[in-house]
Amino acid sequence: MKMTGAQIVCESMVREGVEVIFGILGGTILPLYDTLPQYPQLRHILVRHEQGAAHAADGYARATGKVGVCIATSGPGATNLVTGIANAHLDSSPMVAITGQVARPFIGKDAFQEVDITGITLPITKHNYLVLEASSIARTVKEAFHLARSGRPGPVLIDIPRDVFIEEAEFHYPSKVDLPSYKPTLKGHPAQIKKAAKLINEARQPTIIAGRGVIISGAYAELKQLAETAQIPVITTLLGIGCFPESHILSFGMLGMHGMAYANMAVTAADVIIAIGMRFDDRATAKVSGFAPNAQIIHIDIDPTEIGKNVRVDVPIVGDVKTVLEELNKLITPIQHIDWIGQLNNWRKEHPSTVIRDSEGLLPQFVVRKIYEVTKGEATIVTGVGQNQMWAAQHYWYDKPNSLISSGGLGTMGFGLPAAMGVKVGCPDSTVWLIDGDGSLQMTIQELATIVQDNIAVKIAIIHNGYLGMVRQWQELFYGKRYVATPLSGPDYVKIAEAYGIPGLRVKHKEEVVPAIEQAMAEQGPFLIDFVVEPEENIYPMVPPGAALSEVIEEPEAKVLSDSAKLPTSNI
Ligand SMILES: Cc1ncc(C[n+]2csc(CCOP(=O)(O)OP(=O)(O)O)c2C)c(N)n1
Ligand SMILES: [Mg+2]
Repeated sequence: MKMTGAQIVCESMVREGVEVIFGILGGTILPLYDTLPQYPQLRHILVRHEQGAAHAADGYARATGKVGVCIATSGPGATNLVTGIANAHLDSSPMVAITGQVARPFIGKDAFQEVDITGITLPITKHNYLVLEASSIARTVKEAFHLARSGRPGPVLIDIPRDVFIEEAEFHYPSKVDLPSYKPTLKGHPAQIKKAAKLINEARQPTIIAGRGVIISGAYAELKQLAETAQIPVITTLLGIGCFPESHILSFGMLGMHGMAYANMAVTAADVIIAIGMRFDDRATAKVSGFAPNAQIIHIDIDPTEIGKNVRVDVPIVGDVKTVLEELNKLITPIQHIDWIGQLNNWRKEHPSTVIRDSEGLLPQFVVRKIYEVTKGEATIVTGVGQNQMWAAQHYWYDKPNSLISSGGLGTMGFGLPAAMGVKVGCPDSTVWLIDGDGSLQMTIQELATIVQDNIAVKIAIIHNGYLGMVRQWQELFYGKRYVATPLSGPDYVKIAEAYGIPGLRVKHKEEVVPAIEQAMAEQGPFLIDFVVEPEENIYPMVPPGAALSEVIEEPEAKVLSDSAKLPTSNI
């Protein structure tokens, strides 16, 4: 059957199971938009800035595991996607971005709104395409979705000239892809798995570091089985939060620059590290020469280029985390590590890290903890970047799988609101809370209009400290308290919400926190709370830049164990 290029794009997306597309139109992509009404299965959500489209697609992808789709016009539309594409790339989020390009005869002529978007995005996509005839669209879309979701997921961009959308071609949707040079290894090498099992079975102080790869591969049960069978403490990366219940007695929190002191101590003392679906980011390892100095390291990852990239690895296993753990678990002998787990529990009592001190003023940690209590831990939390992000990571208890969505690798301020939008669209039955910074929110605040127009019921908690807080903290600690360019004004956020048509509240006192969160939960649609918090509150623990995990700075008050510390409750 003959179809236009635009129809082929839509029909191919339908075949790939696409339900929602985030985007903004313009001249070169107009033929695609004009075709959209013929495909009512494809819900289009009009964002207010293309960065919002990319982050929304990314949030949708992380929350659902499906490929997120964003579309934009050529030139500025395409370049506005770039930050969001890079963000998805660094955090291995499956995404397909479709951009309009100037018509074929104009390519290379510096035509109106022409940019070389495949050139620009080459290093930040898993793969990208410039499609030069309508007859190759179907195969390209098929490949793009396959690449985005298979192996280590990531973003793929398809650039389509305006006249290719209009050109007609025969439509055949391929039943499978044929990419001889792309065959991700799923099964780990049996000899390597055997070596790893031997190391684990003989370890005295084994420690698991679990990353987002566990979530992506859905290996929750396999991770739990490994941890429970060999009684191994589980520490996660920031993006690994939500891969293992934090109330579990074997859970010892997050490692890294703002990780729990006891988690960093465990990694430093471990004799065997089992690193699963994580990539040894420098925010997680701190100074590499001081990272796990006593440990043999087993590294399980689907991406062979991650092996040995940042730290030396003794037993690499390339493969899908779930598939590898299934095999590995068969070789693990049940054992107790009573002394080792006892040691970690002592460290947790001596360095509780998550204690919230008594304070007259409103502390951000307190706000996060109350959101946890009111939502009973059942919400999906999306964050901004900065202190707010780290408080959200530390003070909510993530027992539910995949319940924290945050920009890790790129650390993109402005990710929060549009990503939360994508999460809510992907999981309409989940309660979605955005915990955002006043600086981060102002970077993509225009998406408030999108959540109103499309009735996307995101609950928004602004951690309003009047600063680019994380940078202010670095200035306080490492730049002689010279607050250059970090004091930050903003609009009246409650009035802003109202102007967009969103109910909101301002909260300045502790006793108002719970009623405000309850009111937000009672509201059907979106709701915004402006939490005006202590302006110069710092985030601790902190491993200073350049230091090792063992050189963690702690808040003195946080060393006294109290009921507010995050301690395990059960063996769930
Ligand atoms: C797009 C972008 N620009 C700059 C930075 C550098 N940066 C990291 S955290 C931060 C401050 C964030 O301020 P805010 O959102 O108010 O969060 P807070 O730390 O105050 O909670 C800045 C500027 C960044 N991460 N992303
Ligand atoms: Mg701030």
